[in-house]
Amino acid sequence: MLKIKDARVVVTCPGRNFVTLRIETADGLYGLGDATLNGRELAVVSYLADHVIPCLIGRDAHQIEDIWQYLYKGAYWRRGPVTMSAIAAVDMALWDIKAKAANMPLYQLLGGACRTGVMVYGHANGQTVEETVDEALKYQALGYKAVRLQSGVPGLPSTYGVSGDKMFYEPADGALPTENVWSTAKYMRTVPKLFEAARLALGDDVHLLHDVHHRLTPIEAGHLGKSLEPYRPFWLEDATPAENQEAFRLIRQHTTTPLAVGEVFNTIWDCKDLIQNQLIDYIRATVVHAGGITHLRRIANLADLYQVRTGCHGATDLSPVTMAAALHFDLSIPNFGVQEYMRHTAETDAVFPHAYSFKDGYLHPGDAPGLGVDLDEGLAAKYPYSRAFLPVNRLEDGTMYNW
Ligand code: GCO
Ligand code: MG
Repeated sequence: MLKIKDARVVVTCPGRNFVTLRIETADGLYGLGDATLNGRELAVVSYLADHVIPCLIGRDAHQIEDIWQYLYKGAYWRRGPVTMSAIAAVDMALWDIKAKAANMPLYQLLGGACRTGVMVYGHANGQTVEETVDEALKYQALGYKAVRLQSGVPGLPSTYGVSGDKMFYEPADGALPTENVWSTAKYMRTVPKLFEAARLALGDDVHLLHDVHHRLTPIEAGHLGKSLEPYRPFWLEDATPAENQEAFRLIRQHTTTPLAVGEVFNTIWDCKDLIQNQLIDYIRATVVHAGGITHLRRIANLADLYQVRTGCHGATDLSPVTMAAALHFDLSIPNFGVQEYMRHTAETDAVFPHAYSFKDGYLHPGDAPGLGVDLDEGLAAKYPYSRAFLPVNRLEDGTMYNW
């Protein structure tokens, strides 16, 4: 038995907020779990500190599945981003402990490596099509095999995915939510031009991706997907708000562009119908927001039956602890597709020293025991929490819209 002696939550803001759970066992092992929920961080801190940690003390850290079921079923109020991020943090920390106890990198415990590295995609963005293509060329020169393209929309002052700082995009940018303005008509004119220019400049070998960020109706998404087909996109992400899984049937009827969705999903129940009806090609649920490695494996296993591959969310609001966990997971499953990789700043990397590394378009989790990521608590304490909201979005006439 590996008795859980103590657990605590560490909140730090090395440029952006991160919530980390640290679980300690009686024999001195410890594990880390990420519990960051962008813009709603303190809700998860309270969930963990007030409702989860008291139930963990004295339990056997080896019983990962039982503890998962205890926290999920035991709450009575199942699912939701706050609950599932808290459970994910516990799950990650317990896998970290188990792999340290086994003196193995986690991917070995998960069944061993199915590939030599994890293909990642980077984010190229710019105010104009030209600027975005220039950025994409830089990613290609860094060795990336896959690049996401997001460009400013003429006539709109700002939009999702386009930032001043090219390498370190961070959407949570205000102590109160910033207001963006949206026009589907203006947006729809820009994306095909962007893909045409990018395919021409980057050649045939690079995978090109795009994130719609939940902004279209199903028929608009079908139209966009169809208009991008000549440029062979790797995927079209979050084409419509995904609460209505049925919407994807309509998109599918109009385009063969592969569809990806799932960064806001928390459980297998959010994507069960999408997967079983083969309405998507990539499931983007990730370790931190979908109940940890234990639950994400269940989702990936279901997806594998239907030839749906994974494409885990990997924005900067997912801490290096999640990135490490995702890489061990990605390396070990048969139906891996691609991993999103937005680089963290040097300040964040210093707070979370880690064993994973990038080479020629692939990330590898490294071979340190456990997740291979640590938390420098002394340094973390120098960056106190600072409230930051994600933006909101309105149509040009002021109607509240999806961000
Ligand atoms: C992505 C996402 C992010 C989210 C962010 C919200 O595909 O990377 O859409 O950019 O907007 O994670 O916190
Ligand atoms: Mg996205």
